Amino acid sequence: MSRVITIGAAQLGPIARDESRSEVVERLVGLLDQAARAGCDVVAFPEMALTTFFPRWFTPEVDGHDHYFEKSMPNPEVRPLFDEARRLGVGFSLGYAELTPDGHRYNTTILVERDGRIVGKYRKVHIPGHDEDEPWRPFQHLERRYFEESSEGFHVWRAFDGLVGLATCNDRRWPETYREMGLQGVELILIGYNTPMFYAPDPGQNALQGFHNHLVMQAGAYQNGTWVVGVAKGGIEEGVESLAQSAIIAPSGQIVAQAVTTGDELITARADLDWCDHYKTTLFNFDRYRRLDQYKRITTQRGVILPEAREPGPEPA
Ligand code: ING
Repeated sequence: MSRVITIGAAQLGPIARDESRSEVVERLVGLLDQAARAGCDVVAFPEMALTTFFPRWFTPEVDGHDHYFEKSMPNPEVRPLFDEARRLGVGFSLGYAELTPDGHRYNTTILVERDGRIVGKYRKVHIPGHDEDEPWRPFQHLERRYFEESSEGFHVWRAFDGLVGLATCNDRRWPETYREMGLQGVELILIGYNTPMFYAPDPGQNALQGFHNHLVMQAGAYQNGTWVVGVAKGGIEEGVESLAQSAIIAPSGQIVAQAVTTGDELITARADLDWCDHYKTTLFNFDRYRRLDQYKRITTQRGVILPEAREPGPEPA
């Protein structure tokens, strides 16, 4: 019996700096209702889906943005989303800023099954940007100031009749992210992102943001035989233009659904999880074809080590 599920990606437009949690949750519930009417089993919401992307502003104290963090999950403001999901029998992933009771800050995503239970929690591993104020930038990207790098790794959970994994934004640019979950048999990876169109370290990349976004997720899907959902918080958020172009990608690497606006928009696709085996049992049969003895650098070396410079010697005979 094939395992066909209906996946939703609930793209969000901008969330204003002073937009309340309950105003945002109302938008999320509206998208969830749309998803239920479209027959979705699971809906992916973006990274930091409850607040504006606050790392764009510097605060002298690291706790200066703590009002944007969730101290518990669920909590009274978010509870309506959990209640509606359980009533509708639709699961979801949700990204938010997490402040733990012992004072750690993570860029976190949870996976909630159709009965409203939290079945997975992922804390972002690859934290981009910088940790001190850099006034030369038109806006900051201070994720490394406000979030710790998680050392809890990438997990895959049994959910929605398959094997489901989570990743967040910058994680999607690193092939290791997908392979770590591919080696756990992942069949569906849900990835939320907040990606400014303007990349201060190299503005030449600005025009390629959409291309790079799909490139890395399509490659990750194909090379690991998994469905991938990329869901944006897009549009012009507090003056910063952010990439939308949410997409649902099949194990073949093909985009099967894509957002056409930069606002709140639900896209859906029927996903046969058994399609993953077309790649997992052939081209990307890891157990048969991977050469662990040839990949030492990947887990033992962090940065580049250049080959020795060769002294000009006698011409080879
Ligand atoms: N955002 C970015 C990402 O990797 C970034 C980092 C910023 C990339 C600006 C390009 C331009 O998509 C997050 N939140 O990781």
